[in-house]
Amino acid sequence: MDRRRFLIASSTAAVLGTGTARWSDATTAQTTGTPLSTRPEPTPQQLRWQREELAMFVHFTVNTFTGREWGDGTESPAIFNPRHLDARQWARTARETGFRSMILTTKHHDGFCLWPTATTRHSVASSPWKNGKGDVVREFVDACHAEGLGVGFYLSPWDRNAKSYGSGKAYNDFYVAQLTELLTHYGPVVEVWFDGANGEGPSGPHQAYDWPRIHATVRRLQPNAVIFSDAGPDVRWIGNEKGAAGLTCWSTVDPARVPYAGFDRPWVGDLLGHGDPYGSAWRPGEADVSIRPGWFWHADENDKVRSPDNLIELYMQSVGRNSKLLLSVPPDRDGLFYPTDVAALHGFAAQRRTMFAHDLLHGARVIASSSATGHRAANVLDDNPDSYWTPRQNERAATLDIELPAEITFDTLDLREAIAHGQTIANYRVDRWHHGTWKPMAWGTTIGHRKLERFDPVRTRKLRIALEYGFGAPKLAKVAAYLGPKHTYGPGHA
Ligand code: FUL
Repeated sequence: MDRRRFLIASSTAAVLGTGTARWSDATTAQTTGTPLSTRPEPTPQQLRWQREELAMFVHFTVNTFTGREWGDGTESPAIFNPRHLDARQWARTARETGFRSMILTTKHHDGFCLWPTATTRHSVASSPWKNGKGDVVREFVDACHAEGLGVGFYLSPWDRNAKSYGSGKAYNDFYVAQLTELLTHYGPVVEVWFDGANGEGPSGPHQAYDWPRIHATVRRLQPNAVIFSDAGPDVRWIGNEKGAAGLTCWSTVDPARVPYAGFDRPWVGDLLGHGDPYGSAWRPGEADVSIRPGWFWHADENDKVRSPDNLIELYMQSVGRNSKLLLSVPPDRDGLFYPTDVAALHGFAAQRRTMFAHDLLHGARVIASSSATGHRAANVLDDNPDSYWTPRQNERAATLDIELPAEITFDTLDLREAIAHGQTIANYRVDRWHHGTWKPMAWGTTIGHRKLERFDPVRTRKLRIALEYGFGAPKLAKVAAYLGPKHTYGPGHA
């Protein structure tokens, strides 16, 4: 059903494969690493986008009422009647559970518009909901503002209702007119989401989207919004719909390798999941996935909502691998988040709160192999993402020893690079001091905004972070260690 489904097989292999770095990553880098001066850095918008870590995806349209995942455009607007719609309930749930923005399907593939557009009658204006006087987009935007969340819009390019679909310029005019309405009437937008799905097949209409014009429209009307698609330009799809970034995940890509949204090739999933250390464009990955099997609400999936534990796993493999998690939580036919979904989200938030409540490295002493002036080793213990430690000029390999006043037991390590200055770390190792020697604990590749490592609980008084290779000087913003809620091991463990 979904053009992306077949990509999952190839990317899963990479995700579930070895948990360690491959030698080739480091050795190739040593011979061909891009010079530091030319490495890309994020724009302020991309940096803000990534630091949010969690965004919520709201899938809502006629599908909610038909039970389908992809409508065919023949649905009658008469079926759209979410009697108790309360966008404030969506936004409150999102804010209370740590999400920082929400993206609404203003139009999915069926072409039904959630706002009273002037471009077509196939919209809420023709529905019985509020006697055709309602505007879901307006209620969504007002709720986001009231709860302090960023506003994002998904506007499907594939439209199975529009008569002009497949005509070329006429459809592009229609699509740009819809985009213009959304980007002029509803205030500031933080993200515009373009998917590449198209199920028409070889005999269906073929519509060439005018991407340069579409992107220029967003830039002109909402210069602070990031643009998402398989091909960015600001934020890229992570290459699967499982919410999983590659274990190695660069925020840079070579733009020529995925030239447009919907560029459907077997290798694209892996490419997007891992990024490219030699890539010339800063284009971090967004991991989209649903809290349910489908993107839309279906009554028969009410008992298949992800558990808080499962959501934590998703968090680890997205946010914890230098990506952002975009989690779909679909409203039901009343226009409300379903109680099971709301409970799972609160459980997810509670687990994160417990897990990250106490940084066990608090009060440690940090000794670096060398430090550049003004970039003390102790900077890695504070919470300021802009203060970082970096070694003396031109040093790409370095070690940080972290000494604690007493033994700690921990099972989670949190590493962060100062990505405002780009991403350079290609290979790191973590050792712990055990019975008088250094014992290897973790060996990995990229860090980026955040790398979360989980393992069985270990005890130690000293940790060594060895940055073994970088594409430029490593800039480490944070090292933290936690003991997750599940582990209540007594003394003597490990
Ligand atoms: C895809 C669509 O085909 C799915 O229905 C869903 O909206 C997903 C997030 O994007 O391209």
